[in-house]
Amino acid sequence: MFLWGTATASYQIEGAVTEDGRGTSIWDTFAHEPGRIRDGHTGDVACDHYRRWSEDVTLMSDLGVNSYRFSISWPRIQPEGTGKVNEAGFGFYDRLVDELCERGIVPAATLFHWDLPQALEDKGGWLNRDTAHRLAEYAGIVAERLADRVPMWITLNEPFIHMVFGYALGAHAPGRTLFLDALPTAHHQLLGHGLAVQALRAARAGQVLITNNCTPVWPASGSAEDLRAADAYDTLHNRLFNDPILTGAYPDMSAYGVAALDAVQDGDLEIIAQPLDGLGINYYNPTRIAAPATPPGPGELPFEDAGITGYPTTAFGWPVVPDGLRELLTGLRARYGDALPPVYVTENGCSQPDEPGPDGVVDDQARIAFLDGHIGAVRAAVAEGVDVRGYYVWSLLDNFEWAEGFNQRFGLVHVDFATQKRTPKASYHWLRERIAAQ
Ligand code: GBH
Repeated sequence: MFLWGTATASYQIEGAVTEDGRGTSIWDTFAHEPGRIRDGHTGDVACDHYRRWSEDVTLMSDLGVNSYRFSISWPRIQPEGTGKVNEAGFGFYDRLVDELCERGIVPAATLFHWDLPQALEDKGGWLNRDTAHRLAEYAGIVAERLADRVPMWITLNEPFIHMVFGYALGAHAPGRTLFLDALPTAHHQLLGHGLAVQALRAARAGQVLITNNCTPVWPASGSAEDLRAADAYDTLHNRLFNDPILTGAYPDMSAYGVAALDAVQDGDLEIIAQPLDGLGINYYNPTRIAAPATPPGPGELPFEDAGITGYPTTAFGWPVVPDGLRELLTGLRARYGDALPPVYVTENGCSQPDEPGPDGVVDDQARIAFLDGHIGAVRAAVAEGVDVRGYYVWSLLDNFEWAEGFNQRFGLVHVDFATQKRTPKASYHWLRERIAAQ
């Protein structure tokens, strides 16, 4: 059964940040620091999904999707990130999962979509190797309670983006600006993934995946310099996170002046490379890369983003390149061969400046074109021999778009944040027909 789904993440939709004993996450802290989020927005209320979840499940059921990818808020389960379990917070996911099962929607639970318990950040967050063990402890707790009803588990969401935006550039929580010194957070997240896989297997958790954000890398020209820069970028963005999982070895990082990742200890790669039941891929756009104008000095990046022109763009300014998804999927197959497990596109979507017209209709034709093109790209990849088993639209609802606050709308369903009124957009109705026509 091909999985058609929508995807969300806890901090982006739930709100209710102090309800039922939830602890503080790094996103609560970060969003409340002045100047961090556009217009000072926070996820304190977001889509109020913590209270409106049943209405939201009805929206999915009416849409006709057969799967839902959501994330579990770690500080709801363990307010301090370790030890004591908060049963009241767990109850929310328990009810959600029951309702999904009743409606024939396969729950796909992500354990970590960036909302680390603040108590763990206070001990170094992902710079601290111990956080990997804490993720496994939490994974075991959740799986023990939900594995009987949740057949699909995703350990981490986009460890690359969490490393770069969270620890290298500071645009996301926890707001650190460590540049290349953020690299240990890649290894610690991947180790956490591997240890969480062990915990999930011990709890008989069914299918286990990781979700990586991947991008096809286009060299800005055929020059040797640009080709080398593009290869360096591909290594950092894609291979640093896919290679250890699928091949058991880190790629050559010498373009970054890194001989070997210091954080790696004996035995870690065996833990990281345990077999998976699938690879989750989030795709938004390709990246065009050039060599820097002057050769990089120590600690400087060996590439520059050259930008992509000649394509439509989303409200975010991201280029719309549906064929990039086909290129990415066939490229993964070519690179990893039979080591590539079945692939699930766990996120794909676009932001548009959607507002209801006078008739109340949100006529988001650009999103329809976006989804149509990308679903076509998945079909093309399947025709070229890639085993793709699912496609999840980001996102069900307009929601808290991280550093952009509520200023970027990715939903199939419009949310009026003043009233919490949900209005299915034209793309929602289009997708329902599209899925029904399968
Ligand atoms: C995902 O991250 C997240 O998992 C999700 O929570 C989030 O809401 C969603 O996407 C939408 O942002 O500068 O033109 O090359 C996506 C990570 C990072 C993908 C920035 C696109 C750059 C576009 N994104 N990236 S561009």
